[in-house]
Amino acid sequence: MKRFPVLFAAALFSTVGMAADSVTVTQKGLVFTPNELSIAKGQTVEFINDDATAHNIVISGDGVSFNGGLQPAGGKIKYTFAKSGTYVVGCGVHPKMKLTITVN
Ligand SMILES: [Cu+2]
Repeated sequence: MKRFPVLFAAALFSTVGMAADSVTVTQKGLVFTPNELSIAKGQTVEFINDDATAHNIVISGDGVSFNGGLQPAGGKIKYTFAKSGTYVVGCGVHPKMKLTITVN
């Protein structure tokens, strides 16, 4: 009988943990991987530069205009998507790099 409240608390905790998890996107070979992403409102995306060259994260869409500045090789940039919508992530250095993020 004592096990039930413990299980309930564990389930609640893991749900909260999942929502707070950050999602990782890599930049390697001048490509975002994945190049399409669906996340929950309030989630954070971490962009990791796995190339030997610098990148520049630029995010636009639904009132957002973010420029992460020059991101050196190995650099990591985090961005939290606070509002639902569709966002395009590009690279200021390499115009061909594109990633679409849908925030639900
Ligand atoms: Cu780039």
